[in-house]
Amino acid sequence: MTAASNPITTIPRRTFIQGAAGIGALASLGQPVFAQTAEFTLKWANNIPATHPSTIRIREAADAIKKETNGRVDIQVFPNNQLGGDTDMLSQVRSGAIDIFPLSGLILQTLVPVAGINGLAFAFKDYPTVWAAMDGDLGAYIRGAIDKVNLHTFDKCLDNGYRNITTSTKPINTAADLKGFKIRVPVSPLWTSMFKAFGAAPTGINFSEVYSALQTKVVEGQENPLAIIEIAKLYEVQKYCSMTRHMWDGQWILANGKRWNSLPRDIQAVINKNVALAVEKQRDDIRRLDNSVEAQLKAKGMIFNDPDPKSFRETLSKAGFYQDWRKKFGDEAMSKLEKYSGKLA
Ligand code: X2X
Repeated sequence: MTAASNPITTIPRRTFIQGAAGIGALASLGQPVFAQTAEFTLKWANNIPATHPSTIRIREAADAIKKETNGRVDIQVFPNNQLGGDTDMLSQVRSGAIDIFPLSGLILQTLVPVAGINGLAFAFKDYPTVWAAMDGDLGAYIRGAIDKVNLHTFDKCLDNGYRNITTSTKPINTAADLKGFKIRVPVSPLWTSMFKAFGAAPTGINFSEVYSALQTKVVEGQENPLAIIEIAKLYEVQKYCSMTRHMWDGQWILANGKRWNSLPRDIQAVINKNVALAVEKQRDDIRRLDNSVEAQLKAKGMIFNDPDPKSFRETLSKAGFYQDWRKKFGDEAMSKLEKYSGKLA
């Protein structure tokens, strides 16, 4: 859905409140009141449900930013693909129709090729390695490439998580189980090539369409971190969860470059500080969910299995997956990654 076709989402919240109650009424209720319309209204959109930590923590940050700037900055949060699917929102943040939009580096890859590099299968053995890389030299290298397409990136990315395969038909125990398997992947060259290398039949579908694609059996399965499988209720349309942990994925928080640069320094500083705080909390939330959600999903009837990664890695190596991407990303980028991952082959 676009903003234009959905008049409700385009009404600034302030207008709404004033219309409903009036400033005087709110003041008498003891609510903080900012008499004027905000000087800087920023639209923040994402592809993730309102109940996901990525949305919850950013809403908290938006409240803090409003307070700390005495109402000068109003960040309006539009979760759950309200303003479009990922591909569409990427166009919107580039054009300025959306101001801020967190996006997986692997989807951003269509615009910034190197941004997909952290998705190379089995690159990061654990979270300390993920954050060393993404908050260190590898992340800095990727952010440098993003800057060149006139998008501003906040320093630290959001966690999405280690991804696992769910299916409606059978558990995935080895790579051979993926032969001919109809699987949804996000719209991204690296994701598509990975599942082709497994011998599967991947289809690129934006997250906004995933639930219905699974429900109508356009595809048999998909892959996502446990937190998403739970919060987006994918367990309603999937039976098996195979803990492949084949890739770690995060979201870069992208802002329209022109819009970001037009904000006064002091305003940028308040936003930066609160977004950084939100990211730290979001990462903690996801870690906790990653450890606790499995039990909830089992209680809802999902059947779990823990495949040995060996056959998956070997299949990718044999298919030339790592070699192909080494060529595409180039030696400089690969050396930044392998500083953390060790040699990938
Ligand atoms: O589209 C997905 O699968 C999701 C929600 O994990 C991403 O944002 C990449």
